[in-house]
Amino acid sequence: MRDAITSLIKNYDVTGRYLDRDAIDRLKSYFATGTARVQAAAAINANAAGLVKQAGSQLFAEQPELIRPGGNAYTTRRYAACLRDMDYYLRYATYALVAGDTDVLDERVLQGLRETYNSLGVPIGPTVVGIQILKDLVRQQVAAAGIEPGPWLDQPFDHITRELSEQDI
Ligand SMILES: CCC1=C(C)/C(=C/C2=NC(=C\c3[nH]c(/C=C4\NC(=O)[C@H](C)[C@H]4CC)c(C)c3CCC(=O)O)/C(CCC(=O)O)=C2C)NC1=O
Repeated sequence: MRDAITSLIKNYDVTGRYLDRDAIDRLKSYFATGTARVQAAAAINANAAGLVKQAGSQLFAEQPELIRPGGNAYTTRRYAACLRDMDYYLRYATYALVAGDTDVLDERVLQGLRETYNSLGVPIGPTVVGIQILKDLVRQQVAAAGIEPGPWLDQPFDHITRELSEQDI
C-alpha cells in the first residue's frame, strides 16, 4: 500500500533519478493540500454513518426498483449489504484522501470487486450512482466544515467509479 510520497520515491528509485522539478511540484501540491485533506477526513468521520444513510436513501429514492422484489437490494440482508458496501467506499476513500494516493483503493477495495458484483448480480450502474451521491454529500459536509473542496476531494470517489465501470474487453 502506497501513499503519494512512497509512490513518487518508488518511481524515481526504479530509474535511479534524483527528484526533479516535476517531482518537487508534485510534492509541493501534496503538502499544499495536506491540511485540507486531513481536515476533510475528520469532517467525514464526524458524520460517516449519517452520510452513508443519506446516500442510501437518496439512491433508493432515485431508483426504487432496487429495493422492490426482484431488485438486488431487496430483502433486509441485501439492503444492509448495500449500505455496508457504501460504508466501505466512504471509509476507504478517507484513507485515500489522507494518503493522497489511490493505491489503497486498488489494493483493498477494487481487486476482484467487479467479478464479485457480476457473479452476485449486484448492478454496477446504480452502485456508481450511489458512490457519486456519496461524493456530493461529502463535498457539502466538507464545505460546511469550512474546508475549501478541491479536485483532491473528488479523486478517490471518481477513481472507484472509473475502475468499477471499466468494461471487460
Ligand atoms: C472492503 C472491500 C470490500 C467490498 C467493496 C466488498 C463488497 C461486497 N459486496 C458484496 C455483496 C453485496 N453488495 C450489494 C450492494 C448493492 N446492491 C444494490 O442493488 C446496490 C446498487 C448496491 C449498494 C449500493 C448487495 C445487495 C450485496 C449482497 C448480494 C447477495 O448476497 O446477493 C460482497 C459479497 C459478499 C458479501 O455479501 O459480503 C462483497 C465482497 N466486500 C469487501 O470486503
